[in-house]
Amino acid sequence: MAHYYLEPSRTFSEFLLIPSLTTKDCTPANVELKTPITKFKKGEQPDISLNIPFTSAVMQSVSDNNMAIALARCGGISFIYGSQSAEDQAAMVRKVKEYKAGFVVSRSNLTPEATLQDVLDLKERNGHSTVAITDDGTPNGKLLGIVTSRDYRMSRDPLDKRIKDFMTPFSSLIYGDSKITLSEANDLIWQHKLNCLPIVDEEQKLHYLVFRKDYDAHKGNPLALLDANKSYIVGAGINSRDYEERVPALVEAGVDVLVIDASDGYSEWQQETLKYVKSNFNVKIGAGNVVDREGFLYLVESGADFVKVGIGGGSICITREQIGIGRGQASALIEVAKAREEYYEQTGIYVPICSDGGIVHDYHITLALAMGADFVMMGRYFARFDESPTKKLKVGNNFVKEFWGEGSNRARNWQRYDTGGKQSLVFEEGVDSYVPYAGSLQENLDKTISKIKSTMSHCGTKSIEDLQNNARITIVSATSLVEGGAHDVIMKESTLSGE
Ligand code: RVP
Repeated sequence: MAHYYLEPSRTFSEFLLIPSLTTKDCTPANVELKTPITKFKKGEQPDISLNIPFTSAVMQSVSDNNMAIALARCGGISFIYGSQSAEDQAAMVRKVKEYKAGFVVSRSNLTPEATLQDVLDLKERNGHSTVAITDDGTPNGKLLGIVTSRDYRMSRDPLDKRIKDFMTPFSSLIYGDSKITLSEANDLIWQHKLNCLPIVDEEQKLHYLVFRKDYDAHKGNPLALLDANKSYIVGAGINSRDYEERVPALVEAGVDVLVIDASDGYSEWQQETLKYVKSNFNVKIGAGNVVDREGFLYLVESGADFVKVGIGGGSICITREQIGIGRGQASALIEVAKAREEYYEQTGIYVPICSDGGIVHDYHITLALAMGADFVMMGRYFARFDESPTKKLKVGNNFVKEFWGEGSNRARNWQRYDTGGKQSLVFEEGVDSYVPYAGSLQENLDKTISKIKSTMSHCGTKSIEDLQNNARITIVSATSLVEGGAHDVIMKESTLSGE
């Protein structure tokens, strides 16, 4: 006879947090969101922690190198999507690892033979007023000079004037050598009252430009997640089919942490993948997704450094409708968190868990943490921002961004759904959609984080561990859900934010 779970499976909106005593020192400013991402022994520190409990989903429409840089700058990690060639994915990882915060590759470049008209055209096209003049007009050619708007007078200079006749030549430039640190570059910028400092090597080849404004922006990110070499930390998704080709390429590119990305991770395929990675590489790897105790323990015993929880709750996911598997996200998380506690008591090893998918309101994140998640993974949330890889479009009077599931015909990520058989996407488990455009990641993240800290302060808790141990959570009835929003009034205008 089949096994029945007699309790219905529940999702986040069916729960609320009950406030506990807020002591005077438990202000939002004193709430700390640092959280482990990889397993560790009792009394020791994890090898990798997040400064904010956010990761971006392993999806074409969410996590590329741009998103990875933007999120690491704020303290989280992106898992760069795996539904592309191993080579392309490794190139994205490499771009993140090679990105030097505050050092930018010059985006406007011309040769000395070009004209003032070319400078003006370039400025019109990309909005930059600093143009690097290199021997071959490329960003890494030999630097011969710089042109800014201080070098020409629109009212006097003819448009066909050659750049070599009005640029500031290399001999008059202040520049930094390629080993300079960001703070040394900043000292030169201040000392010489510059807006931009070129960085060149011993052959005078241009490597980067450092702008005064970028340094200020960098200083404004004290939570940035950096490795020992001051490069941003980055993750990547892999599958349990082509890992022997993909993992070496990613490790070579410098990836910090991998995750096996599958809709249902309770499989021998995942065990094999974990064993392969653990016996061949010294890289951290998470696995999933699971929704119960057995799935969690299976992956942990197979070597997973963290486990991802959630089947069918993603905003673009139709797995539950298509094949009838899944579980309400809150119920899944509660059961897995309990299994994790027992495992910790028995072995002294703490395995972080990630709640993946189904976050609709910001408070759902706090609920997920209170229910035992150490961090969350989100797709829809991040897809709305400037930094996501997809197109911003105007539909009717609103700006939207495109957002499609990995199981949609558009992504065709059959490896994520395959349980052995035909090597192609046989039916869709995801949709192609739009999400409302919401602006920049940093701005939205700041708002979300201040809400999480506020909730935690109401709960009288100053850390995620404290919240996990002491939160008081209640189920809400379907009727009381109504009183949670504005009700029995005539709304003047929508006061809902973009969350
Ligand atoms: P959400 O944050 O609700 O948008 O959910 C994102 C999650 O949905 C992903 O991290 C992944 O687990 C899942 N996903 C991605 N594609 C699909 C699909 O096509 N069904 N599901």
